[in-house]
Amino acid sequence: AQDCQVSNIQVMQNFDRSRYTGRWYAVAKKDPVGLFLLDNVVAQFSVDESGKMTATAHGRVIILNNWEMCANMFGTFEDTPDPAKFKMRYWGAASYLQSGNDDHWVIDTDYDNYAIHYSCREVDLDGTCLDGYSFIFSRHPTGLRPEDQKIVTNKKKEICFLGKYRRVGHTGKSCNNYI
Ligand code: FEN
Repeated sequence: AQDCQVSNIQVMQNFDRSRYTGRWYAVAKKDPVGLFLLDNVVAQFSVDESGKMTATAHGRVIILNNWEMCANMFGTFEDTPDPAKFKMRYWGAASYLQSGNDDHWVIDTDYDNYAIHYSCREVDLDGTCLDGYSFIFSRHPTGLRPEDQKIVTNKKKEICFLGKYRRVGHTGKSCNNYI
């Protein structure tokens, strides 16, 4: 499971989107190339009447001249044959925020404590991920429970992002009102 081929990455079996709804605190992230969210990242997943998944994310960004802002991002998800793999269209509330279309894979979750998200934006010629990002989410703003840390470390290894994560602080100013 660790040949780092994007096409071989195992995702959550029988993913249940309704159990995934609600608030998730990012505790760690692996950044993509380019503009992204800095810290204080909180995501909120919903499922609408028709069963479609949507989400919002807030996070601190620092724009030109060290101006600190809270980015409000929106995402809509398109289903794929695999229930844990989605296409996510995302955009920001402010015009300076980049929008795009990314894969959105749920690698593993117990729904109540932790979740591992994965997105590869660019697959290299050898089948490994050249540019991707990932969030480790917790239901608890205080972080992962010790018993979940082992699982998360193993999954980071499986998706070949081990050692590429940074802790996501929730102590910044701009986005504190979401915690
Ligand atoms: C995810 C799950 C919940 C919904 C969404 C998610 C993804 C969010 C993404 C955010 C991208 C942010 C960008 C910020 C930006 C997976 C949490 C939607 C993909 C691109 C800057 C920074 C500095 C600057 C301008 C813009 O544009 N940041 O000068």
